[in-house]
Amino acid sequence: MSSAPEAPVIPAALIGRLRKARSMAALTGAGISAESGVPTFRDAQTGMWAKFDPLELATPDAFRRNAKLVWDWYAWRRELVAQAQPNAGHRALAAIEAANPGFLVITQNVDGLHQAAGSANVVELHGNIRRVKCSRDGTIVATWDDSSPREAPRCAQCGAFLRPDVVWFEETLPDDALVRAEHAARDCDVLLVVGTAAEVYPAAMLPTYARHHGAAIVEINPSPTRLSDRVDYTLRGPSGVVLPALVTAVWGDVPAAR
Ligand code: BV8
Repeated sequence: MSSAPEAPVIPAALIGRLRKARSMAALTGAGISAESGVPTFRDAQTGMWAKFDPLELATPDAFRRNAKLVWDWYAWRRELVAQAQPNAGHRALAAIEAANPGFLVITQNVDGLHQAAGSANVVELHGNIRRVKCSRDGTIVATWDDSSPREAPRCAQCGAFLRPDVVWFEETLPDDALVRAEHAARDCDVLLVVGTAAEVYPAAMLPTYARHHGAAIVEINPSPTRLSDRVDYTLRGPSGVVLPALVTAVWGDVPAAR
């Protein structure tokens, strides 16, 4: 009978470093939402989508070639996300913000689960799948007619196809999001790197940038990543187990986020 994964011991030096930190931030990836049932990018492809490479679907070219296919893939993922609840990992980061108001979550995730857990300071580097916009001028639309079996919905104003408000590969990130993330990475004393394989740029360069500016990097991931040999602390385990243990060890039982 598999018992719940044990939380790793939190090193005393890390506890000390977090307690005296002036400014902290977290960079999160798909792994933090895995325990909420949102498939990570590397195992996002199940069922009818198994034969598609996400790196091929999440591109402007794929949308130009077959807008309906890309729309349906995002509609499927949007449904998964709509069913998902934030987990103890998301809630732990919201609790850190409650105890340290300047704490910033920089996420690559498009699922909005950090905000659902109560985190107010969230930078969405890659957009949010819950928002839909006109592919011609980027206007966010509140409603859309998804009934056509043959084509993706169109913008009521200009007739262009609608698309998810996410950043596709070969598309630049929102300026304000990238600037806020870079400033937080430059200024933080500690950066928690949670549930990311750190393979997608420019997000993947933030830990190196932060370390270059003197921050301690803490990797929280059940498996090694390409970043693992360039971090100061490694906490091996699922973030839904490790982050609550970290919060309790450093700040005791902090009040849950509002
Ligand atoms: C751009 C939104 C200018 C859409 C996403 C430099 C070098 C090489 C390549 C490039 C470079 N600069 C730019 C590039 C190209 C490209 C890139 O990085 N390619 C990679 C693949 C090599 N970058 C771009 O295109 C960016 N734009 O640079 O514009 C430009 C313009 C023209 C031409 C070139 C450049 C845009 C990147 C953003 C793409 N959009 N998402 C959507 O979601 O559909 S990226 C998407 O994939 C996610 O947002 C996320 O960023 C990434 C997935 O990575 P992870 O989150 O790390 O997830 P993954 O599944 O990989 O890993 C999960 C991890 O969790 C694992 O480590 C696992 O062990 C761990 N885990 C599992 N369970 C748990 C857990 N951890 C904790 N707890 C658990 N329970």
